[in-house]
Amino acid sequence: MSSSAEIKKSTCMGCHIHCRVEGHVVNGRLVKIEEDKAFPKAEAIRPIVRACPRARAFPDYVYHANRLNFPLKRIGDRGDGKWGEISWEEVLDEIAAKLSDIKGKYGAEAIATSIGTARTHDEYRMRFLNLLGSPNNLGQGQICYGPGSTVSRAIYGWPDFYPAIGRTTKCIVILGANPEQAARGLWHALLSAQKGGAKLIVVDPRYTSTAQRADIWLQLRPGTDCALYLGMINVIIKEELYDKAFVKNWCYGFDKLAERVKDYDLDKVARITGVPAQKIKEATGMYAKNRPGVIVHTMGLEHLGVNSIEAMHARYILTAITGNIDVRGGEEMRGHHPLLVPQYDIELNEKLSPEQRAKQLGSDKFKLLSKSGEALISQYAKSKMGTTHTTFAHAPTVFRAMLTGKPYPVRALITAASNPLVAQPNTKLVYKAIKNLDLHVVQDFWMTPTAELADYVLPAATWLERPSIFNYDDSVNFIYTGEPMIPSRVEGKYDRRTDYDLWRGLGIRLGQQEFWPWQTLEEALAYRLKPLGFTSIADSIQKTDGIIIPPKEEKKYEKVGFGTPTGKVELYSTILEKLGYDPLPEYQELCESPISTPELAKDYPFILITGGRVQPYYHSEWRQVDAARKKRPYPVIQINPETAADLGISDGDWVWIETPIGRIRQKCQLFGGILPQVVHAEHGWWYPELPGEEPWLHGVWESNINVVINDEPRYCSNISGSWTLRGLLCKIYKAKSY
Ligand SMILES: Nc1nc2c(c(=O)[nH]1)N[C@H]1C(S)=C(S)[C@@H](COP(=O)(O)OP(=O)(O)OC[C@H]3O[C@@H](n4cnc5c(=O)[nH]c(N)nc54)[C@H](O)[C@@H]3O)O[C@H]1N2
Ligand SMILES: Nc1nc2c(c(=O)[nH]1)N[C@H]1C(S)=C(S)[C@@H](COP(=O)(O)OP(=O)(O)OC[C@H]3O[C@@H](n4cnc5c(=O)[nH]c(N)nc54)[C@H](O)[C@@H]3O)O[C@H]1N2
Ligand code: SF4
Ligand SMILES: [Mo]
Repeated sequence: MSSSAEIKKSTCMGCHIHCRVEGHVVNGRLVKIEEDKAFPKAEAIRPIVRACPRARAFPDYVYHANRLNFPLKRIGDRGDGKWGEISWEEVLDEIAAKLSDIKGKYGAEAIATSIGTARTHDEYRMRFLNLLGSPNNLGQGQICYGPGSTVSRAIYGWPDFYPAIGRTTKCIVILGANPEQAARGLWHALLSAQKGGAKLIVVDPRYTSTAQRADIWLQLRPGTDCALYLGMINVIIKEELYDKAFVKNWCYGFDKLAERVKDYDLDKVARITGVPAQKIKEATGMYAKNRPGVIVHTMGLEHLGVNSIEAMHARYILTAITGNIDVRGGEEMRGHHPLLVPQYDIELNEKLSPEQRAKQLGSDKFKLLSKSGEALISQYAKSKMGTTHTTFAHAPTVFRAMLTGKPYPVRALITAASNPLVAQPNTKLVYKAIKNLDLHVVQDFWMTPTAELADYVLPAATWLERPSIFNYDDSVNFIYTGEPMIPSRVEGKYDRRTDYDLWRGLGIRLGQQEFWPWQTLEEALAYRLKPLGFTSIADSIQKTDGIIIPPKEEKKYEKVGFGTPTGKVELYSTILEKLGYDPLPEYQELCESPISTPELAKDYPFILITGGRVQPYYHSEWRQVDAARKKRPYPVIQINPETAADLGISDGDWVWIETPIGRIRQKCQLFGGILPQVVHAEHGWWYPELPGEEPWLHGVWESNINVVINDEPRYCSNISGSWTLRGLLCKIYKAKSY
């Protein structure tokens, strides 16, 4: 069969690893996905398609009977589940007319969009919004790689480092990440480095499949990362384990840092974190003495609400003072490719007037990850980075504005490539806010709980049905290009369109014609490739297999410096200082904890961490695909066996998880790798098989953990607005089985 297969090359959008893939297409039908054999063997993070259950299941996904095929318009009330088909031309005309009315009545800022996690060409969404005049794109930026990349841009002037795990890597430190489940390409790189002798340290409250491979596992109390890392910095300074030359030549504020971390002696840090002092000392020595080392941080830090930025800042200081920056086998500064037209330029950020920019919801209070913070950072930064990654309206503030009209009304939402009813905290608030809108449009592949609350639902083309350019939102200098594997339109069967078609379609109806010269996504992408000498996506694939990786350079900072006001790595951040924040990291207790809220802890005695990634799911996706659902039919809450025994809960029981704002249920898994006072619940759960109309909304109230997550401003970092998804308090008790 495969001998007659046509081979199409692209970049898998199934998760953040973004493997290079080849699709095998037989008689116009995608039959399987495999690694792209042209991928250079020397690259550390290689495609692992064969070992990835989602990659194998993509044909089932793309041809699934539940896919949306034609645009739909609601008949009856919002949430009634009654729909009629409508053409693309009509639907775009109707939506544009309504947007125009809303803009006329309330201003462009009354129109918001909701974005998910890096799934499509969202630079065109930003172009549409900037030209429209709205600063209100809400999404996951404050909690998904936004804190990390923004702190790194603020103190280094470069976006997130690329973990160049390779043969020379001597130590890998995994902070609040579980690549075995969440980032399998990285996991495979880690395993081969381990075979070559690299040490592994894991910081996680759970004994995850990644922690099980560690030389040292630090099981900390959730939310105490910042204290731990400040304690490690203290040891490194006291024992003079830091890179003296790098600190002297390239770091700003070392003395002030040394003064700050004196407060974090290991006995105190052990009391805060629950990790024995000796173990912290051992881990610190292992990291500082085995260079080059790589730190990988992810959601364990980003989801810490009030302490997320501080934890991240301390984490980057660890990299800097050990001199692990931009060395082979350490953490590489890549920046975007100098010839590719960057996403940033496509976004036309300069078209948004200063007055409109200042209206971005949340930016007056949470400055770092907003358009005002970005304006300051980008004056110095060495690398452009798309605002799709770093400046977001503050979702909890926008949903409140939809509901209350304060500080000003938000009346329309375009939800594209996101599922806020499941992914955003405080589902009841999101629900009420959306119900109160004048216009809600959703573009997706499926009828999600969020889509059930739309006025118009538009069928989207998947990555398999469209061309692509991928460069991690301008944060890396390699470029992947991809061609459609199968068509997005088949006469009489379906007419799915790209997100580009949506933004352009609305843009040209709203007076933006001159800025949309490219009729199709294909043409728009060709424009970005032109300076590289390619005439089209197909041309780039023919000449390079769609993989453009410039030669690696080490220690680029020796030539160009760091992109900060002082030109050095700002351990003491003058950007944070200018924005009115503490320039150095300081630990604070989470907004809810047995220590910060002992009264609440009497009724809600357990620390709830959420959202640990599980194969085969990707957030709220894949629940309708049998191959995935059979592997993991139910949502799982992990409970320590001692705790479960005390509460009369057995393995497999349904358990209520309750906080002051609501309750949901998940199935108990007895798990000795979690502390008795901590429980872990999965995120992303809805049941596509349950009815779509209200009150069911595909079971969005049943097992979706965000129903119980509070997102009030005091639960958010005052620097970035990051909300707390890990480390709130809850109670648990046995539910009736059903
Ligand atoms: N409690 C808790 N909540 C969490 C987390 C947690 O750990 N705990 N994790 C958070 C994190 S880190 C993230 S990133 C978010 C994820 O938040 P989201 O990205 O909003 O995640 P999904 O719920 O999967 O919604 C994505 C939707 O977009 C659709 N989609 C995918 N690709 C495309 C495309 O190309 N075009 C269009 N139009 N649609 C597309 C999918 O079908 C799906 O319905 O969730 C966050 N929520
Ligand atoms: N299969 C699958 N893969 C995915 C995704 C998915 O939905 N499914 N989502 C993708 C996205 S958008 C993201 S952002 C990444 C996330 O990728 P990761 O962050 O690597 O994955 P998680 O499992 O969310 O979180 C990592 C660990 O944080 C730990 N943790 C919880 N609280 C704390 C704490 O207070 N401190 C520390 N140090 N650790 C803590 C959890 O126990 C968990 O094991 O995964 C990506 N990959
Ligand atoms: S790990 Fe799997 S889902 Fe993620 S990009 Fe690679 S093939 Fe796709
Ligand atoms: Mo994420």
